[in-house]
Amino acid sequence: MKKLLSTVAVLSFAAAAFAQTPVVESEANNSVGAANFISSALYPTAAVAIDGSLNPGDVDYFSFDLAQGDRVAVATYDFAGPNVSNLDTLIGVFGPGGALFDSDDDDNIGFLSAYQFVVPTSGRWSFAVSGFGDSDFNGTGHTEEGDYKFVFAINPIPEPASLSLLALGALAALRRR
Ligand SMILES: [Ca+2]
Ligand SMILES: [Ca+2]
Ligand SMILES: [Ca+2]
Ligand SMILES: [Ca+2]
Repeated sequence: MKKLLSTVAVLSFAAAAFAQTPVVESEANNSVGAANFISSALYPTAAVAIDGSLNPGDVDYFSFDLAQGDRVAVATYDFAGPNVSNLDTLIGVFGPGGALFDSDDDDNIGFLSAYQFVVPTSGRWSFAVSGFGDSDFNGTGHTEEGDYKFVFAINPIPEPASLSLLALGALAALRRR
């Protein structure tokens, strides 16, 4: 399930998301109950990038209304420097009941995180972005500090031909920053 979509596909969604005005996190968003709710109006192209930052003690939650059967891909990116990343993020996935459903540490570039799944239950799902060491996603236990982008994409139907072009565009965007 985790490898439903390739890293290349995630990159293409990132390219789509970067084309829009980014959404910026709003603190305090340190629990499922305090998550920043991202309405579908914020992702008319089926992808959105959220600008956030982490400090030791901080964790950031973003929530989305998802329907059973939706295909969702999320990933963290770090554009603080010319190269890939110094940030070691974790992504936590929380179901509508607020319980931890799954998590990812390093499935994106470097120590960044990526996760893909088919939504098993309709409702308000939350994604937590934290640092390595905070495996219970309450903000404590990590020392990561820096800016990131959290990219969310839903129900992508990439065409094989355009997929590689989008991925190249995403890579170009990464290099520019
Ligand atoms: Ca934050
Ligand atoms: Ca926070
Ligand atoms: Ca990581
Ligand atoms: Ca913790």
